[in-house]
Amino acid sequence: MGRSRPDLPFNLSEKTTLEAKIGKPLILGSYKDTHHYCQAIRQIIADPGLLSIASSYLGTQAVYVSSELTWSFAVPSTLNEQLKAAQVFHYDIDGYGCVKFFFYLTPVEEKNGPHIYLLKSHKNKKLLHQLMGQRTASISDEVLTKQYGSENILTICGDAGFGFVEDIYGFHKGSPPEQGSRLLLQIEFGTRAYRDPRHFERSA
Ligand SMILES: O=C(O)CCC(=O)C(=O)O
Ligand SMILES: [Fe+2]
Repeated sequence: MGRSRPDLPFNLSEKTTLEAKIGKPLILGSYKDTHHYCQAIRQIIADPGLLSIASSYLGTQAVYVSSELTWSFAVPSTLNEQLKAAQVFHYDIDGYGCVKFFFYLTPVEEKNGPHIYLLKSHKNKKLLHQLMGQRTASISDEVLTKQYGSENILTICGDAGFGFVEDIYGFHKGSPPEQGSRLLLQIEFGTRAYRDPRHFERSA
């Protein structure tokens, strides 16, 4: 399903046809709340290990919030498109404390759109950036990197099956793949079960 066009659901095999129909290449293809139709993902969500990591980080019983399975395609994109695709530095506020588990389902090297985190930015966020909330996504990556230190950039590569967990209150992004397509599973836990938290539809 297209992230910003939920009215245009498609299977991966129909991608080329859909691209011809809309007249431009797709940047992302996203399946939301994947537990509804995938038993394997339901099993991961219910994994006691994940729950215990999330609970110990949040300091309270963590609850499942949402999940998403996303293809990122290697296509040229504008800054505005990258902004809508979570491909520029941003942070997410989906409640009082949220952690997200990320699993690469395709191998991810430097050129395949690795996830990038600005270390420590979940703790030492500047007051202005706290006040700006999700509008900080409009600040350029260069400026944010300068302010939080290029030594804090963590680029996460890994094989298919590799996973990591992060506090999404820190600045992060998925870099646009230069080649290959990246398939990513995201599973979010929070302190409360928010319904359909909206962290993707940022205004440009
Ligand atoms: O694609 C990624 O690696 C990050 C996705 C993300 O941060 C988001 O969807 O909010
Ligand atoms: Fe994010």
